[in-house]
Amino acid sequence: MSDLPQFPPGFRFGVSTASYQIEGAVGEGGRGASIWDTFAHTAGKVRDGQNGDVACDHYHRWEGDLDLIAGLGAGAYRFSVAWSRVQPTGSGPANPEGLDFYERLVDGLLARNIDPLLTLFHWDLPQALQDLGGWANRDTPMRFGEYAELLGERLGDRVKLWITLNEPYIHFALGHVQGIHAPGLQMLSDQLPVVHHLLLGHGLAVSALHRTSSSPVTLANNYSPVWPKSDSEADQMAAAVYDMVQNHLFTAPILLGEYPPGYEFLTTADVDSIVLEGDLEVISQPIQAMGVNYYNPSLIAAPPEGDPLPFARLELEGYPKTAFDWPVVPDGLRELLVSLKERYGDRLPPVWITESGCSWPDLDDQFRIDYIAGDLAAVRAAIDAGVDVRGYCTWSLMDNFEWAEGYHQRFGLVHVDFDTQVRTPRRSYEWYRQVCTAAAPRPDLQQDPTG
Ligand code: PNW
Repeated sequence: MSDLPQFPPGFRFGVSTASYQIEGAVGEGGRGASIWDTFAHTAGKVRDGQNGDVACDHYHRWEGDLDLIAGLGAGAYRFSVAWSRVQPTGSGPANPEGLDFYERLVDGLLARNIDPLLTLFHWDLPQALQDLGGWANRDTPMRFGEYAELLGERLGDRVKLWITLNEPYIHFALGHVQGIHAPGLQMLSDQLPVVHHLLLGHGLAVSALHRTSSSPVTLANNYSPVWPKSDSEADQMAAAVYDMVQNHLFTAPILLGEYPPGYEFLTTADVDSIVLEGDLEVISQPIQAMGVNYYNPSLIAAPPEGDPLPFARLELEGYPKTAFDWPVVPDGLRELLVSLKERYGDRLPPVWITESGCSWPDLDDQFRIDYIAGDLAAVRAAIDAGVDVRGYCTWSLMDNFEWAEGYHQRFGLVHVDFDTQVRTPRRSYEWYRQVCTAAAPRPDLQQDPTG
């Protein structure tokens, strides 16, 4: 422990999860189907045909799970709401049972002195909205704003940080271009509507939350420092395009009120038929924090001849690998935080690390301890370089349904036996408990949203 960096007073340590990955109980409490129910029940989409029907059975075991978070001494818990529990078809009046579940959860956190950080959309769109076109349909952001309003009205006085969207870039790229996540689309052209409507949904949710709550609002973006494979002009150009789509497409419109240069290739239509007058004002309303999810850097080269994409992602060699084969490059987190500050300057609000973590199955998981310690050292280095970072939530509290990998990747501080639902804290849980409890006492976020 002695080698861990010190953090500024008020810095919060927490843990993250997401609804479809932990809740199960997909047919209970009046919940409607989501695109992940449909996708996971489509043959060949998830490894070994696994699905989130039961997952961690958190819907029934939430109190014990909150006790595990309390046992860490964590100051924050980032979780997500399943939209289709609150509005089974994604529109219309709230389903009382759905709101009641999340209200009990939020009150249970507050009773344990843990700040609730609530994500509105962690990829589980109500299937009924997908049937109408999903994020390609301009009505979806309108529905998302109404859903945000329902949550703000009910929980606006108790949620301490609102996160509108989780990783819109990953949802767009893996769900709508590569087709390896729900809704499983492989759009190779005219992708701008999906991008733009995600952003518009974010903006409308920000308005709704600011009307109904005084707590800070943000989104959680997945950022990755981009490294060109060589200094050839073709590799450099491909890397610049990749950097634009992953790191700036869902950031520049929000922080600067404009799309990043080069985004036009995402449509063959007239941009003005998609980005309507006034949209960028809605999208760029002030947010009070920036959520950063970090896993690893991206090594990018020019695409092979005839490839439909303008870049190719390569394997990064020469680094330790997690059980998911993802390279471990903690300094990439410092690099990206510093580059966000350089690019956005004073437009960049205070940063929260809303996810960082690794897949590692062992109960005696020194690997995960080293991984988190590395990322925390990178955060400390970024703070020293002038980036205002306010909190860190590790992914994840417990093993859960890891999307297309099913239960094969284990990201938890707590091991879950998916046959018995027995939770067993790993060694990293005990270590992270010391990190959390060593943190200085924290002022109320609601009193002091921006510092
Ligand atoms: C994030 N990639 O997903 C999500 O927010 C979590 O739900 C997920 O469990 C966690 O990271 C671990 O995967 C990602 O391909 C999925 O670069 C894929 C990528 C990155 C993040």
